[in-house]
Amino acid sequence: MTLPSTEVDRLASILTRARVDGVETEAITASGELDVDEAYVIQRAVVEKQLAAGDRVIGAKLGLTSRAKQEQMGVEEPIFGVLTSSMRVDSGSAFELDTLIHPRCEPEIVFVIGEDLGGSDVTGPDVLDATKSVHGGIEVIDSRYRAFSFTLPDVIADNTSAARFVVGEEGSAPRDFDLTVMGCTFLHNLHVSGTATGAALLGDPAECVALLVRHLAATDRSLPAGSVVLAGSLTSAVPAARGDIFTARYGGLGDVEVSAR
Ligand code: OOG
Ligand code: MG
Repeated sequence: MTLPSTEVDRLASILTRARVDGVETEAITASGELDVDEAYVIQRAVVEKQLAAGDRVIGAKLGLTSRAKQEQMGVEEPIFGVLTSSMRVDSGSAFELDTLIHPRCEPEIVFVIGEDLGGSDVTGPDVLDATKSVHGGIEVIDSRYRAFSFTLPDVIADNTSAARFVVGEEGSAPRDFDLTVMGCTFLHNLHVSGTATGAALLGDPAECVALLVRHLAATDRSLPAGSVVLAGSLTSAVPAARGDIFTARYGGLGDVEVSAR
């Protein structure tokens, strides 16, 4: 970590302004080098600014855990971000386009954690043990970068494009069915835009959450009981325009719907 704290704050302020104003900004790496560790430091500063403005951490997310997403974004590594209360949108309702830059929607498997979960040796079965319920979901991502284009450190610093998310009301106990063979069909205005099974997420969505927990452990963090975790999009993301309806249908977890207003 060589980035001075003034530089961390400057970059976090640029990303915060882009998010608040809804105006895209230039990728950080276009004007200077940034490594992954530095990028996570900037991400934490970005989240701190959000908390200082009254927001609250309610969970965490993974990104780029499916081949579909890695190929779409040209970044081949899983990434980790923070979810806050202001990002949550009710299932069946609409999110406002005005406050976003160039949002895209994507289907996600959601874990609601029932017991504090932390440690550098946590496994997929440990995750299932600590999970209260799994749900279908939809994430609305919105890169703060020009043309939705970034490198790995850029997207990490930008809190992994986190913007809005929806958690399906219908939950299920994590061991009621095999998440790796659970099917998902994602529809954009009732046309199928992608299909996948849970195994699209690095072979097993629970292993994705374990990866997140081990990542958090490296900076002495964990997932408190009640945390909401998005395991990563199962298919490529779809740009949202006014009036669009997105429906994610999950075998055994019902439908989740959100529209863009
Ligand atoms: C990065 C965030 C990726 C996912 O589920 O893969 C993500 C992006 O594509 O902007 O949330
Ligand atoms: Mg996502």
